[in-house]
Amino acid sequence: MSFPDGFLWGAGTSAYQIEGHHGRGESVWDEFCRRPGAIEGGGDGSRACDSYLRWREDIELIKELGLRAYRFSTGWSRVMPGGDRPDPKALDHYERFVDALLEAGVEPVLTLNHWDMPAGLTWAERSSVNAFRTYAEAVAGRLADRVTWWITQNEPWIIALLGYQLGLHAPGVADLGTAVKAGHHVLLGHGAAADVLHAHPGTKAGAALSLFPCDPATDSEEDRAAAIGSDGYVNRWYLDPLLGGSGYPADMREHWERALGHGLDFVHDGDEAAIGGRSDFLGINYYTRRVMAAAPPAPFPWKVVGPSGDVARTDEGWEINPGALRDLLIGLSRRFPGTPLMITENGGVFGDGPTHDGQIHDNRRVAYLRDHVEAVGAAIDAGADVRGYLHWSLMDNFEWALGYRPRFGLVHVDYASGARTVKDSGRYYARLIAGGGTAPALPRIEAFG
Ligand code: IFM
Repeated sequence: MSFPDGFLWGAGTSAYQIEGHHGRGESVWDEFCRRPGAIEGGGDGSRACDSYLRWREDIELIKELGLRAYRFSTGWSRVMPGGDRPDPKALDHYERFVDALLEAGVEPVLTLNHWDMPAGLTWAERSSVNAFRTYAEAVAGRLADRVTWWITQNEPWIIALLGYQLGLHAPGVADLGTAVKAGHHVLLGHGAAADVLHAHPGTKAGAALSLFPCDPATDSEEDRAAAIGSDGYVNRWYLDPLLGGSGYPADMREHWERALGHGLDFVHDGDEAAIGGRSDFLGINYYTRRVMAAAPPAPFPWKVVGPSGDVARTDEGWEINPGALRDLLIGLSRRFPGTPLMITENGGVFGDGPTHDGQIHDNRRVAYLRDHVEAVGAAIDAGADVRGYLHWSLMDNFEWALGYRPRFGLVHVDYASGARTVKDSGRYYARLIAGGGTAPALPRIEAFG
């Protein structure tokens, strides 16, 4: 496997998931967490990993792991506490943080929207796009002279699906039409922020999409059509306007018009042109795939039926399938030649905690990491232009509606004390990075073989 020179080996986090409150403004997530039953275990982001105060310790961890890149988000609700005017103290904080990363030789990868939108704003309203532009101007004005890689929006589909279609994430809206509209505004936000960034020479702007390869459950024509439909809903609806050059895919546009019973009047003339043609790279958040079968028509003529049976899974039940990542990367680089790819998230829930020796022997995450890095290497060998791999996550953190139960970290966090302990996977990743993508073989774990 040949990872290119300068390959960005790293890990990621986001502000709401790790920072704690410490004087930021109210965010839509603070409000949502107060809804009875909204968060498993009843937690919220008021303390999280306390990283707003413990950021120097986090930088030491990043150094200990030998990371070459670190993905983090500036808290939108911290930078713009009331939604409209920047707080210079917040920008000072992020400036110190970025300078410390650079001093440590670590490339910052900065996400603008990782979901902690200031209370009072909503993607359901078109005015959110201007609010996002103003926020992007404030952050870029301070940091674009030293941050090259910018992620405008994290996971537009998940924002629309969980926040506005199913009501499982902030702001807790459950309405299909609002979800499609909100998703459009998120994409317009990408376009607006990318334009802001491009006024600063040398910056690279891209959105991070949660991409799920969609496979048919059987070879029947119906199931194959279901997989194509699901791919349109989850992946193409975002990929095409961002990178495809001709706006939203026609089949899905027809689907939405049928499902909603009206045209997409919130897509104004010129909108698609304001979304496309502005991405310097594509961020890919890959976790698992979807296996699809045909289902009765409304509102979706498809359903997720798998993978079923005895496949390797994380503790959250998500299928572990590194081969699907390899194929996804190869497919994307063929479909969008000239657009560099970056894995902006990849990881799994493995709940291992400290054992008798105080250490965390998370062998399954070690195997997961090795196999997914191998898959990225295989994609590069097959010609995919992949510039970085950012594992999710640097440390255990607040996993949104699932609270603090799922642990994604290379570093364990004891939430009561805030103490951080590097897991075996963190140590393994350090060796893998030092070895340029290879590390001494580990006993192969059967399930991942
Ligand atoms: O923790 C999240 C992250 O904030 C967005 N992508 C998926 C991760 C794991 O669920």
